[in-house]
Amino acid sequence: MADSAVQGGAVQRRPVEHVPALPPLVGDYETRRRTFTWAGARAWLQVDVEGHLNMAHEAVDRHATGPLADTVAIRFLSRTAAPTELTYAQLREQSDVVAVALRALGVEAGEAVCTLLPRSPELYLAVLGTLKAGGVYCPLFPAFGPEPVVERLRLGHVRVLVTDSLSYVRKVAPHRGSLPDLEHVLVTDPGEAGAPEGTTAWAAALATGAAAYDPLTFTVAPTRPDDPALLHFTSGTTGKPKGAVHVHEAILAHHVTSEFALDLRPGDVYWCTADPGWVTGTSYGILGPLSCGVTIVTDAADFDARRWYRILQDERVTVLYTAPTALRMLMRAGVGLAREHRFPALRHVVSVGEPLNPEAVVWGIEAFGMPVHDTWWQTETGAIMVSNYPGMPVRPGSMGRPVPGVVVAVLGQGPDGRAEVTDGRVRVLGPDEVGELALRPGWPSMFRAYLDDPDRYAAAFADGWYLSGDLARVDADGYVWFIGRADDVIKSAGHLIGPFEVESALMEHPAVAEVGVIGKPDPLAGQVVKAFVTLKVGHEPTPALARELVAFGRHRLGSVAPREIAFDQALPHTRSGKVMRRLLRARELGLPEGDLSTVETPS
Ligand code: 6R9
Repeated sequence: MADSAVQGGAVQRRPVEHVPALPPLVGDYETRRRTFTWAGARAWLQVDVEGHLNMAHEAVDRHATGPLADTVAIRFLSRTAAPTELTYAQLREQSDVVAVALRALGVEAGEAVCTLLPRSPELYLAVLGTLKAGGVYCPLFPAFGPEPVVERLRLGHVRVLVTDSLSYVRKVAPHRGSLPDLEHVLVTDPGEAGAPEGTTAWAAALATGAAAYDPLTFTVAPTRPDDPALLHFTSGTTGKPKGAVHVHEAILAHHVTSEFALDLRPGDVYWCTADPGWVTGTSYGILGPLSCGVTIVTDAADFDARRWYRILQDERVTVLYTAPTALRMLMRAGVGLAREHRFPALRHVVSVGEPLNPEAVVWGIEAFGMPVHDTWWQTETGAIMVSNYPGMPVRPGSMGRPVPGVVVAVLGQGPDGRAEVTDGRVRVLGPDEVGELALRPGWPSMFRAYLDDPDRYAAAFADGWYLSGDLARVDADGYVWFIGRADDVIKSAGHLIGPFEVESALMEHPAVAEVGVIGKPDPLAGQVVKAFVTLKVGHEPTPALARELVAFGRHRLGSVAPREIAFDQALPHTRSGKVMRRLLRARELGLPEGDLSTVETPS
């Protein structure tokens, strides 16, 4: 079998006495906090005699030869077609075939393979196949417009992209000339006319893979625990998107936190509503839950409150992982709609991505019969760091307590709002003091680099701490309370938006001289993007131009575009010439304008 296959130089799987799955954590929270160590947990991983470890093997293959082989790993729902399913054994074999197909395209160790796909079987197979081929999986948001897509393909030096015809034709094809690295585009829905010019049908690539696939000799790429496995682009306050790199042993953190914070175990029917382009879609939409041997339910349709309740009820979902925006949309549809349904199987409802209003926590009790549990983490942390774990008394408004193996601190702020570092040292604050939330490095899913940007990576650490960029306080019982962000990054419907990327796109409009964008509070999405625009001489600030700029942004940027435009011929600047978004935001919200010593009033 593949577990013991030897092929010239390729991985030799350790002949393990069969450990079908990573073992469950035991004991209550306090016991786990005291006894859990990452070093101890690493012993659970199936590292072979030569020190090789592969995330896809841990997530899928080790179940596929054990008692869970015929358990449904993923059940795909869609609005238009009947549900389809893949068992763990099928998922193993089909992702092997994808790996063979990708190798046939020359995919090499460490090379990024991108998807721009909705929640479809091809997406999951592309993720696992990439990892098995030794590549680095990199998701893109299907709702992105052409600019963010092309920018990320370029930054990732992406050679292989898996997408659908429409996304390709609209977002990638017109820019192919500026993507010299992009060699292979696999389209999942070639249609009757065949795959668009310059692309290959996914099915054809797979047929090549299947013809060359031999389950007896196939081997998973001989990756090491510290080899790159995942690349997630995230947004900073300045400059280009940051590519956070995660390594194969991150699966250990995905697994432990799926078990600990999401309460997943074999037999569960688990639904993660996260967009597949987001880090949550990878860590908790695919890898963590599979490593726990659950059945994942996934739905290709857009949000629809009635449909969501039907899925929770009819699929007998036991654990739901979602985001505050979705919960607010369910709340808006009224608790009566929830009460038309029954959720006897549901055990745990969990949220991530943005502040969870206390009302939503309490509303969970009315709608589902249980409070919503908040979790906090970031693209950079790769896995949940702070959580209202099951069984813990939830404090509505708090994100919970650090998961076992994670050490947090709150650090004193300097004048720029970030942690103050004096002679290389930070100030660790006491209970209930507000400052920057920091984590002690050492958890396996910590990002190991920002792609091609070592300076930015180094700047994320100080005095032995990872600096999160969030402001928080920790109460005397260790509960962490979110206060806000320490920077200008915008969170809309759970997704980060870099103001710089939005500003740069709007600057390309011929009427625009300068732009500053901020997050404006929104009852549903938490924040929406608002742009303050200075016009070039000769252009009038008319409602028609505002509408034109909204459409211009939408066309280029997709979901991250501004919803609102305000014209302002006197944007405040720092002395170094940057638009002061902090001040724009304070004015928008009617907040104190704070330290104005660095403001330059334009003449
Ligand atoms: C997983 C993910 C990270 C930022 C983070 C913070 C915000 C995440 C939150 C939360 C309040 C929570 N955030 N969870 N804010 N309460 N429970 O969200 O990753 O997209 O990188 O965003 O999201 O500001 O720093 P990412």
